[in-house]
Amino acid sequence: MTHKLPELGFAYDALEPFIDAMTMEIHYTKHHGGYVNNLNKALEAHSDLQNKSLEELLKNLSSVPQEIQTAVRNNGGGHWNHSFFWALLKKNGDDKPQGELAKAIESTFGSFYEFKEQFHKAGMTRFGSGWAWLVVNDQKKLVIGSTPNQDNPIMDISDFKGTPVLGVDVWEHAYYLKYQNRRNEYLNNFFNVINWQKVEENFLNAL
Ligand code: MN3
Repeated sequence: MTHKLPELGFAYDALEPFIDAMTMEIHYTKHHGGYVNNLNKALEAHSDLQNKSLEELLKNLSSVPQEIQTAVRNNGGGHWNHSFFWALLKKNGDDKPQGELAKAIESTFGSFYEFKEQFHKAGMTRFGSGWAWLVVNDQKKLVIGSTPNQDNPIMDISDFKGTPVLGVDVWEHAYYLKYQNRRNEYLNNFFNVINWQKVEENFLNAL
């Protein structure tokens, strides 16, 4: 099977002014598109891996042949992470989580405010390129962490593991055109475009 760029689900300018249209267009078509193309290229000579889903490949990354393992890690990871990320975003994001997710966040972190501080800090302290995550771990607990580059918590080789519920791209390509070096401001504004209903759906599926 050939991996494909998923539908974005909203217009490039839908998240203005928090995420600008040009960043969205380049991020989706060039960056995400590039990961998809390079993943397909890496798998070209490995027909046995072509019928595996992206999740299967990443969950068993350590058994992917050495000569394409880094390419699958970076480009397969990039494809998974961005597909996950776009689905978390929406125009006029929800204020805050509701329902079961809201309860779990409050009981784990004390309050939504405290959760937000810790998540923000995970994004700020990830040196260089990477992602900050909220995951459900194998004890069914919510945990915040981060991964370098295009690694993610579903990879067997990751130091930080779990089922992602929320994630944010902190690569400079995600914010540099509008925010330059101000990752802090980008992370604050990310909270204006979160589809918390989708996040709750991820949470319930992870349990
Ligand atoms: Mn990105």
